[in-house]
Amino acid sequence: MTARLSLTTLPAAQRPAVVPSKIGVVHLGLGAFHRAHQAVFTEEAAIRTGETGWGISGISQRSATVREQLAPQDGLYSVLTRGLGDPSLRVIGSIREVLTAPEDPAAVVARIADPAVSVVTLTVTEKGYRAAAQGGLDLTDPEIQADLAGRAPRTVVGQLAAGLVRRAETGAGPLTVLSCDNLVANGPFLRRLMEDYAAASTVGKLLVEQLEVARFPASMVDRIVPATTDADRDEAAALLGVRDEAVVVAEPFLQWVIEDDFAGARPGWEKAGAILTGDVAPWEQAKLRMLNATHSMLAYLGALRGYETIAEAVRDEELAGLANELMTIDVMPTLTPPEGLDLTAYGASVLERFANPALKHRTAQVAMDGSVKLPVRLLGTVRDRLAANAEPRLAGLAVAAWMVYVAGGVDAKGNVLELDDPQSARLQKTLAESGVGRGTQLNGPSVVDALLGVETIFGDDLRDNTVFRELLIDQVGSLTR
Ligand code: CS2
Repeated sequence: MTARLSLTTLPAAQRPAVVPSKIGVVHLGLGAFHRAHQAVFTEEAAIRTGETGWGISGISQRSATVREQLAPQDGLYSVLTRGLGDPSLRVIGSIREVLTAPEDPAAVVARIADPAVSVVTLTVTEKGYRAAAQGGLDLTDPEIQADLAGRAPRTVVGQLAAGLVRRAETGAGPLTVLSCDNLVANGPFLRRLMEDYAAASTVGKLLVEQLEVARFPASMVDRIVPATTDADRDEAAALLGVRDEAVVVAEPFLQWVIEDDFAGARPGWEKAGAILTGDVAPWEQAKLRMLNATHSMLAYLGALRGYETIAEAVRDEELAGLANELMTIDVMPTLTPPEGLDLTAYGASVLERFANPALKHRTAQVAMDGSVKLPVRLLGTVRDRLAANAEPRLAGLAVAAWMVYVAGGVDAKGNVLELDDPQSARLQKTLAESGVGRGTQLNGPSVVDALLGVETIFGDDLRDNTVFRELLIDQVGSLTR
């Protein structure tokens, strides 16, 4: 049997150049993306600066899987980079502790309150924030209510709040909270959630004081990280000579643009290639509206055509053409690019990255959580185009593809399309009430009216917009004919 990856079993040549001796960063949401992105930047920064105090305490929000994978490995794992040519592999050592929030919520709060920690980063996905559709915290969410009632916190907002209050009590110093999720103005968005929590909390006063000195910089993150498969783990073991249960797979490209607004010390991420800037918004808007929007479009259209991966979908010339049109016709007129970013070249590079045949990024993975992804990726474009009296034909097609995916539930080959979405119960109920349960013959106007009426996704403005409604009926019709 092959030995398990650890500091002692790993051949010296592959050992990380720096293994931090102290924890300085807490990361909430220890998924594959963090391990292939911020953790790599943090390691690279440690190598460039020689600083050893920026080890990461990674917090899993749900299951103990990552802790079980990393604990026997001294926190080490590898990133298997798949581009053109042979894959490459690098062992990362920046994660120095793994906590599983449901098992030990008190330890999470204690770590956030640790005076040696000055930065908390987050990748908890769109739904992890528990925001209301109109912005702000969803105070009707039972988990938020339970945290507000004073249990050891289980929600991200509750964890941060408890940690900040503890910092206030112990004089631990101001904190920077850095959201790395694909959301519009993610930093200010999270600050607002915290403020709403404080307003509803009995410890609100202390929390408000801490929030005043805390910083919530915005950031844009980019790297395609598909879910790891058993075949990936076997390949990594062959390359490493030891078994790594925590390997993550990624494309070669990686990018991080961070608003330069920190309350205290931070890792020297700019030495590792991150862009520190005064204004992240143009970067973030370009990325969400170009990359993530076409990703979602290709996921839904591709899945409907029976393609299993994004690379297969973008190799379909018709779909690649539609993705390109979405960017050039609908999205680009809505963007003011950051200095130095050529949108046309960016769009081409996005499609090239999607075409990476080695990545095997499943359409079903990108398709999940559509109810919280569409507003961020597509509906801003739709609103801007409608306001400019232009018909958002391609963005409408992407939304229609989501509708057919949700309502139809089968691909062109008759295979069932999984609906993995925080609002799936609501969506299914709405459809059933309109007589369009999943799997039945689709009637365009009924599907559109049912789904467009979900105001937590579309708001009242788009629900009541007749131009958009007609466009969707048209596009749903063309997809189901
Ligand atoms: C994808 C993103 O899963 C998805 O919805 O669109 O995770 C995408 O791969 C990343 O944002 C790329 O940076």
